[in-house]
Amino acid sequence: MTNLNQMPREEGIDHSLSLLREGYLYILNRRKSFASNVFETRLLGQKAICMGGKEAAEIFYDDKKFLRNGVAPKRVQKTLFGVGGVQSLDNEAHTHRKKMFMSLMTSDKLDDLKSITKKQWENAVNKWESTEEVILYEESKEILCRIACEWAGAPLLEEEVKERTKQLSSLFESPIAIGPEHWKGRHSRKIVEVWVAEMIVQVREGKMKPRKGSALHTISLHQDLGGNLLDVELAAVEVVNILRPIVAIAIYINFAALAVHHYPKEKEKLTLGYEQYSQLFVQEVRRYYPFFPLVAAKVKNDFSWKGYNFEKGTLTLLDLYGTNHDTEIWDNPEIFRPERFADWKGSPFSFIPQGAGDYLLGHRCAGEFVTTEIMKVSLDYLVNQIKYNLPKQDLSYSMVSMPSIPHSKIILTNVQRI
Ligand code: HEM
Ligand code: MYR
Repeated sequence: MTNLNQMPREEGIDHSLSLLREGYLYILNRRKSFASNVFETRLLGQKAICMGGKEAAEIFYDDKKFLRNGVAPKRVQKTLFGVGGVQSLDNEAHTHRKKMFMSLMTSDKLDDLKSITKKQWENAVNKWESTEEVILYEESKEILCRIACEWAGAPLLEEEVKERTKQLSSLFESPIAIGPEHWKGRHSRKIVEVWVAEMIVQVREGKMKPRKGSALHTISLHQDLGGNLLDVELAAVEVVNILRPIVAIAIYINFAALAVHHYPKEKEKLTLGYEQYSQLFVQEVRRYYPFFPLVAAKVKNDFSWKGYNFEKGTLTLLDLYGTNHDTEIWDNPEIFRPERFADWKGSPFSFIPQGAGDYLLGHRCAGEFVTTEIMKVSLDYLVNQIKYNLPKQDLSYSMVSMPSIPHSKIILTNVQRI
């Protein structure tokens, strides 16, 4: 493949520092300055291709063109993902494991999740009414840890809640962090995996009986393509792939609360109960605010796209944040406007806060419905079930820290039921 054009290229030995410095905007900034949805650079000491936009997402999620195994950096595997989990699988092994994950997402199971979510919000609000100050980020992580464990079938003692919340949060707060915060994440993963592995052993020995069809039950008894149970450690990684991201929904709940505060007209539409408005609102929260910045893969076999050569083995990054802010897809992407989703004839490759494409065939987030259902119930509590004051605080958020959380973590005072 020699006759192809040279892709727009960022010159220099390595640009990992620019990625850290520019954060969520790194790829979008260069897509703009190169006037190209694809460019070449060097990251983590190797050649890398960065892409964004709908067509790029279509290519990136073509499993004949890209692979995932061995791509995520060690620091991400040792904190966020775990080693050997569904994120790192390809081909039949991936489809088989993903089918197991998607079997947890039936409408009955999502209904159970909604009931659990309401119950946990009720308990929290009862407590908040007699509390002077609530730090929404911290409190919502705790609510979500309770929801995650109950839904997954994992027993959680009251005296464990705070520690387990901290450990699970540390897994998504630490992958990009430097120093002690990062090492805390690695340590938390070891502790969490031991806790979950012990439960899996008990389930297999019949000493613990989680609800049939719950994540703990299903994953403990799942058989791989060869008909064998997963190694206990691997099964623990996959149970954590349910528990951890449910706790991470706290970040979206915080951004939803921020949007309610910044856009009072949108809040009013939520209180007036316009049909489906909370669905539109949570979609816009997921589009607008920064959360999961990008996904990574490597080229499976040489191919060409738009006259450019993609060489086997090349690290390739797809810009999730930038695709959700792409002017070719979105009208005024920098305006927060839930109504854009009312008549949205979307493609699974253009609105991609949690990955693109197909759930079963590709790596698109298994928990997208879990995320939106929990967000809708939580939004209803924030808007229609309670009132509160927001004292003076720093509500700004970084476009560089990953994940980004409003700096004050959203302090609420004088919380009362409406
Ligand atoms: C994968 C984002 C919540 C389970 C992913 C991916 C992203 C993502 C970007 C990777 C897509 C790819 O590799 O192409 C998020 C965000 C969430 C969230 C921003 C908000 C909190 C959840 C929840 C669950 C979940 C609540 C489960 C209950 C998974 C699993 C995968 C995944 C199992 C791996 C899928 C695969 O590799 O096939 N998520 N997610 N996520 N997510 Fe989520
Ligand atoms: C989850 O727990 O799976 C959902 C939320 C995780 C958000 C973490 C955001 C920062 C990490 C970026 C890693 C990039 C990986 C290639």
